[in-house]
Amino acid sequence: MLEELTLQFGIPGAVGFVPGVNGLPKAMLSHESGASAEVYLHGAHVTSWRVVGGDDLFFMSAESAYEEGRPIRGGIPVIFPQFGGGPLPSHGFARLTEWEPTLAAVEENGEVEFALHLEDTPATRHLWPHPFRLELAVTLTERALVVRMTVENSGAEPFSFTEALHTYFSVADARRAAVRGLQGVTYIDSLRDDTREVETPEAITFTEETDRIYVAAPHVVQVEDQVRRRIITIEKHNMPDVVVWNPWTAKAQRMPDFGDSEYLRMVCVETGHMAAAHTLAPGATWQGVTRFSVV
Ligand code: TA6
Repeated sequence: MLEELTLQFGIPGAVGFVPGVNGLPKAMLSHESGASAEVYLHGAHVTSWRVVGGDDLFFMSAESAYEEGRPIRGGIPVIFPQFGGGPLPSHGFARLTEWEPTLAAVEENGEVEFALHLEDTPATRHLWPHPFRLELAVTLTERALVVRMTVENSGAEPFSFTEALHTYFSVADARRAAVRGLQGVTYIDSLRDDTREVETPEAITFTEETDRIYVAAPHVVQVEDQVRRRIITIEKHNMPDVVVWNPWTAKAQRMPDFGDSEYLRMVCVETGHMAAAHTLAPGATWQGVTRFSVV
């Protein structure tokens, strides 16, 4: 399989394919600046992003599963067609399924692009009775990673979905991390019966389990790692909401694919349609983009 992938999509020095954990195929993206990223075909799951001279900007759990039917824990889980709990598996089936590459390219400006797609199958239609086409495009530049998600309603009936890029950021110590840009925004507190509150402090800091959906959030949010003196900027387009999540101690212990103390090394800041579903008419397409950058 890796040979076929390399023949069809490999670009020397820019896009290669290697066996990941448990032999799951993984694309390795390399930018001329020395920046790099990694994408598993399982779930179209980005599991690493580095800029030259830096360590990984995404968190990956040492306890993550890498197997059919289970999500990879960390990086950027692709959430579709259901965010959170409900009639489908938690956070939907897109992150549980093998995607197929559709494009690999190096642009004139040196940016490296890699895209994958997922279409409905008998298994997905059994869970969710709608034809669809999903694409994820990852673009690597010197100091940024741009992720574009496209959903097409290829059926004859409208459908509604929620979606997210459920990104896990690496921090040296969550007790010395902050999320900025959400002051004054209304959030749904998933830990307090979905009550709605308004974010008052300028920065969100972490001292306990935190799980909030910020509704119609500003387009720019920042994650600050005060230990590493690093700020990651998140710019979102057509992805209205933001989730801020840290499991803290008790939930971390309840998660089988997450180390008990790993909550100290990550902060999730997620972008998408989580507060309300998006509806697509037959033949219509939705596209959302999130750009991660670090100075
Ligand atoms: O995005 C926050 C959240 O919905 C939390 O409630 C927590 O469940 C987290 O996602 C992880 O969910 P998962 O299904 O990946 O264990």
